[in-house]
Amino acid sequence: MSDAYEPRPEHHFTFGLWTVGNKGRDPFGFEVREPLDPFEAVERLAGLGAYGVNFHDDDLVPFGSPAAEKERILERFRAALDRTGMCVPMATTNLFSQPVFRDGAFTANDPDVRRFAIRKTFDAIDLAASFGAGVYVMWGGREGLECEAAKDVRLALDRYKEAVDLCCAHVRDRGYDMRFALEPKPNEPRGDMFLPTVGHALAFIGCLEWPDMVGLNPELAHETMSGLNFTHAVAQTLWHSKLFHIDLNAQRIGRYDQDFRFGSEALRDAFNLVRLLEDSGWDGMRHFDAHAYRTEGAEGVWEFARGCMRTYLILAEKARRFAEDREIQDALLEVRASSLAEPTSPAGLGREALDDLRSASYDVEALQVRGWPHERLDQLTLELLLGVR
Ligand code: GLT
Ligand code: MN
Ligand code: MN
Repeated sequence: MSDAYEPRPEHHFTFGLWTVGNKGRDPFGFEVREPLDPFEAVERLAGLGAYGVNFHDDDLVPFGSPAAEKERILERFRAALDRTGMCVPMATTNLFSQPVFRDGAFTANDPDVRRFAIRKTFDAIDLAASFGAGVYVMWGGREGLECEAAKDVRLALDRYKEAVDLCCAHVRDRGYDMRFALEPKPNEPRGDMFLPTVGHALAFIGCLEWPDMVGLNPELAHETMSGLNFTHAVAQTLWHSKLFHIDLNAQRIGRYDQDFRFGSEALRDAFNLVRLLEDSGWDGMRHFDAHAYRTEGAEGVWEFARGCMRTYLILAEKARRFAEDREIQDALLEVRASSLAEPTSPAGLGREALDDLRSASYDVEALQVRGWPHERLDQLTLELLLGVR
C-alpha cells in the first residue's frame, strides 16, 4: 500500500534496536521471536522509510565481547548504515540487565558498582560519538528501591547528580557535540524509581553542574503509568526548552509498561501530542520506544514498525486539518483560545502595574454568566478524528 502516509527519511522517524529487536519475553513467558540481527534491523527499517536507529551499547556489541569481535560488529554495522543512509541520532547505556546492577548503577550503594557504571557509560558515550549521535539518553532502569530503609533518597540523588555531572565532564573533556536526555519512569523494574516523572526530572536538572547540557527524553508510556497527561508533560518540557528527545508509544493507565504501537491506545491523546509536536516546530527525532505484541512472529514486527510511523503521519495530517477547519476555528474563537497569549498585566510587574491591578474594579456578575462552549469544540475535534469531517 502506498499513499500519502508513506514514511520517508525526512519525517525523522527512529527506532531503538531493542524495540524491533524485542523478542517478546515477559515476566511470565519466554522469548517468542528469534534474535534480530542489528544489520537486518537497519536494512528493514530503512526499507520502511525510517531515518535512523538508536542503541544501547549492549544491543550492538554484546556485553563482554572480546575486542576483535567488537571491531567486526562495528564494521558490519557501519557498512549497513553507509549502504542505507541511516543515521544514529541517539544512543544510551544498558545499566539494568547485568546482575552487577541489581542494587542500582549510578545510585548503587557500592561505590565500585557506581564507578563501573560510569566507566561503562563513558565507553558507551565514546561509541555513540563515533556514530555521530548528538543525544545521549539516560534511563535509570535500576535506580530506585524496594526496601525503603536500604537507601536514603537524598544521598541517592547526590550520587545521581554526581554521575550525570561526571558524564557531562567526560563529554566536555573529549570535546563531543552531545547533550544528555534524562528519561523519567515511576516504577518497573524497581518498585519505586528515582526521578519518577517529568516534573521530578526537570527540578533535578536545575541542580546539575552544567544544566544546559541536560534535558529530557519523556516517554508517553511512563507518564501515563502514573496517570499523568503526557501532552502536558511534553508541553512543559518544551516550555523549559528541555525537550531533547522523545519516546513515543501507547499505554493504558494503571498497567505495566506496555510500550505498545504508537496510537494503538488513547487515540485522542496521541492526536493532542502530535498536534503539539507539529505546532511547536519540534525539529528532533520522532522516536518509537515500543515493541510488537507478543503474539507476533518475525513479520509482525515490521507491521508494527510501519504502523507507528503511519499513525503519526495520519495524526499530523489531522492536526493540519484541525488548523484549517472553519468550524473548529470558529469554536476556538468562541472559547477565546488565543486570548491566553495576552499578558495578564500588560504593564508588567512594577508598582504602577500592581496599583492598577489593586484598584481596578471587576464586574464579576458579568464575568461569571458566560459559558465556555468546550463541549462543541471537543465534539468537533472528535468528529475530525473519527473521519466524518
Ligand atoms: C528500556 C526502557 C525504555 C528506555 C530504554 C533506554 S531501554 O526498554 O523500557 O523506556 O527508553 O534505556
Ligand atoms: Mn516504556
Ligand atoms: Mn523509553
